Amino acid sequence: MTNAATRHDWSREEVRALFDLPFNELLHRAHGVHRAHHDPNAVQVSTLLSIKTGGCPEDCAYCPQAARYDTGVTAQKLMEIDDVLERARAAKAAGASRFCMGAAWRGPKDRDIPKVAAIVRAVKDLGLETCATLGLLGDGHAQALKAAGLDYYNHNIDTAPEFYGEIIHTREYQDRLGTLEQVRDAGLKTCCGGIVGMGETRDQRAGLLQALANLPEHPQSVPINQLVPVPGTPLANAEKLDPFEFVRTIAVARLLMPASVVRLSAGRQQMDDAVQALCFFAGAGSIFYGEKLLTTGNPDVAQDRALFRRLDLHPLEVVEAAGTAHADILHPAAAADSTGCGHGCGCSAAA
Ligand code: SAM
Ligand code: DTB
Ligand code: SF4
Repeated sequence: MTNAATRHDWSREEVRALFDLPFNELLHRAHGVHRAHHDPNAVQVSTLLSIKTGGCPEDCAYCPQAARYDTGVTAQKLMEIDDVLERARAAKAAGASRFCMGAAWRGPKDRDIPKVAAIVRAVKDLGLETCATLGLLGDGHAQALKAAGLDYYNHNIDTAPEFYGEIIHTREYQDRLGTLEQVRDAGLKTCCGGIVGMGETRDQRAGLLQALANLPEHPQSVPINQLVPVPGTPLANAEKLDPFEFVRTIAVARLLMPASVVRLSAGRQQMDDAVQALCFFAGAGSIFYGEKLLTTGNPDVAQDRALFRRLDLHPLEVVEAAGTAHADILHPAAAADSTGCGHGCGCSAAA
């Protein structure tokens, strides 16, 4: 049985040793853990929307939304609730089960919270899971968002502690850990991951995953982003990561946090289908779905639907009560098969 124990005491050497395994050995181990904890033919699909774009005071070296970099992103104020709902309905109709709302803030002001809470409540009422990423949270913010129906809060640690200072100077690693603690204490599910391909070493990629796995609780959702190099940002010309190194990162994340859903996140537009297939084999169980991430591109919906069909992947449903409409859209074969999705995986996509 490959059912790995849930540990929070990984040493750097142990994580590094996993990265250094022969590629096939690593993927074999990771896939074994993946199947022991997850349906290997299922994928959770989330759609992102930037509800407050650009003009951010922070200096994250990767980010097109930082006001100080000339990236062509136009700053916009917080979207109106009806405009968000229109986009959420469209995402649901296209087959997304979770709607993730991002704001280019250092963190929300107290006066922003009731507005975001109203948006969260309205999106939740559509039958979608909700996620928000608003930056550093202040007192009471996480509780208010939870009360409004927020399911997940995304806040990434982004990179290894020792590399962090080369990427961000306007907030400390410790600040991020503080927000993650508030999120956990409010009973929200945590979505926390990082970015690779920023010029870090393999040891630092190991350090990112070590830090994630050694959090007091493993994040329920672990987004692994490949840097999207945006002209105008300090990382515009970062050297592209070897795609197999990205696959290794997914595999090691899967081994360290067996029950978490690892998301193949930003960077898919720059990734070929075979690499994505390897990521799913290595343990990715979730993607961002829809033509846009926050400000940059993502594969179009038709392309992703085709990829799902070619790989026999079926989308996970939001909750029992929300019905199967989106599953039918993404995986029409499921609708025709009254005994399940037809892959023998035991899912209820066509129930
Ligand atoms: N402002 C909030 C914050 O920083 O927490 C929320 C939005 S921020 C854009 C969310 C995450 O997107 C960042 O933590 C980073 O991991 C990811 N991200 C931003 N720009 C990216 C890029 N160019 N490539 C890959 N990931 C990126
Ligand atoms: C995450 O880890 N990746 C997403 C989401 N959480 C918010 C954001 C990716 C942003 C990529 C750059 C952009 O589109 O602006
Ligand atoms: Fe601002 Fe978030 Fe971008 Fe950093 S990652 S510059 S905090 S929007």
